[in-house]
Amino acid sequence: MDPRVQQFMAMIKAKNPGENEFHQAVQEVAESLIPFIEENPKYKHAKILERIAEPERTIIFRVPWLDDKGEVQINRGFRIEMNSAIGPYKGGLRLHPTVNLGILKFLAFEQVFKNSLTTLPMGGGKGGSDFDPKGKSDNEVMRFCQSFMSELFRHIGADTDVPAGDIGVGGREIGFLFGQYKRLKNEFTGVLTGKGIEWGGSLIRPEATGYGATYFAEEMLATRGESLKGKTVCISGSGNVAQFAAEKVTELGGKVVTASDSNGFIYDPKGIDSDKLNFIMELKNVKRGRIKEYADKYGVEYFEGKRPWIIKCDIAMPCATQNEINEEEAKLLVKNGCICVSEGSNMPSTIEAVNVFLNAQILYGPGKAANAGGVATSGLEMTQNSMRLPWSREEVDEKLHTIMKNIHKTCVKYGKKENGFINYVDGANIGGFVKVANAMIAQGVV
Ligand code: NDP
Ligand code: 2IT
Repeated sequence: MDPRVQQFMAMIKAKNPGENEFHQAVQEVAESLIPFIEENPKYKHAKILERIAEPERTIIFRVPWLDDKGEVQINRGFRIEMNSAIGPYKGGLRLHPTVNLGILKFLAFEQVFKNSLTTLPMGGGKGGSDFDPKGKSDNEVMRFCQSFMSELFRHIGADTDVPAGDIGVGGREIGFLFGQYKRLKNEFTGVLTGKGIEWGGSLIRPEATGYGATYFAEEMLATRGESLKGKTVCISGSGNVAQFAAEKVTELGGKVVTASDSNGFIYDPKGIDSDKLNFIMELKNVKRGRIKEYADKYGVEYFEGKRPWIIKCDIAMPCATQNEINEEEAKLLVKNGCICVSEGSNMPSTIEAVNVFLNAQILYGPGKAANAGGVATSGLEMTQNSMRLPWSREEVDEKLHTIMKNIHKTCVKYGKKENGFINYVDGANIGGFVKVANAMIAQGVV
């Protein structure tokens, strides 16, 4: 490791002990930025890297709620307000039993760069709770969301901090959260994105992350004269991002052969067509069942406790969670002929896996660039809320597509190496950094 990165990381680790995912996210960015900052000393003198790695504000709170048996349950709620240099804090809420401070800090940190890349005026934030929605009734989820918002509401606002969905938070949860916010503040504002279409939501927001990651893959492939047509694609996850990545890949002529959840994955060599995808959507969004049921219904193979990366593919789209591709799996993907990785999830590849992709010089689109379509469309929802005018499906999709193309251009601008190889990691980190860093300098030492 570059000794300057090592020294910086020693400081980060001492200040944020035990927050492994946060260390990982900061290290990946520091490896791109430290050489860039050496060449641009104004950022060094203003200590931008040190400041950007320290949240502006961290809120941690108790979330008590009553379960269906009348028993008191206690969860922990968080909101990390990471950076507001270019706009209100913006980023999702995650409900998952693994949620802790380090995971939310990594997500908030990534969000700062991602939101800057979208070209829209949004700062970075992230929040959530260790609440596990699995096996909970709708009423329990509602009572949890109401309790969570009963504290969060005093810290957020349409011009202050605008949360949205992430793992475990979709339309149902955003509805409960919005209802409680409105009740407490007596205000109907765009304080959350991912809202229902009848009450201030944007068309295409549910589709946006998966569509965007697919558009980003198309842009990367085009640099090598390739496209999705006829390609075999492995997707992980079967939630919001995975579903709409699968939809768009199929529409553009690719064949999606895997889907997964935290128990295992299914392999459908004939491809998950639109009927089968509808089955997954109903299974996951309505019945809230397990992906194994797909294998039972369609008579395909199910791999218990395994991840899809052992299946031969041209393109991999991780769309489940962080650190879901390790070094060995990355090597196997490359060995099996994978030419492109477009990350729908946040930080799905370990640092070692990223290095495998970069050394093999395949097309590797890191999450902060490839999955930015979700938050970008949240930004478009904010715009529509401010104007009090909704856009059509076509208008929003076109804007999303243009934004993904522009993010790709930014990555090429900052990530193209002398031999022509595009290092999208450097491209996204430096491209996302510059605007935020300049804004921080302009606003003084705050
Ligand atoms: P969902 O809750 O809709 O789906 C999550 C999927 O990932 C489920 O299939 C889930 O399986 C699986 N999963 C979650 N945790 C794990 C785990 N620890 N191990 C294995 N599988 C797991 O979430 P989203 O689709 O919204 O989010 C997926 C990823 O995309 C996350 O990394 C998120 O941060 C990222 N992202 C989401 C955006 C959005 O707009 N929603 C925007 C940008 C990025 P199971 O049902 O078993 O838990
Ligand atoms: O990781 C992400 O970018 C999201 N979960 C979406 C955030 C948002 O505010 O739409």
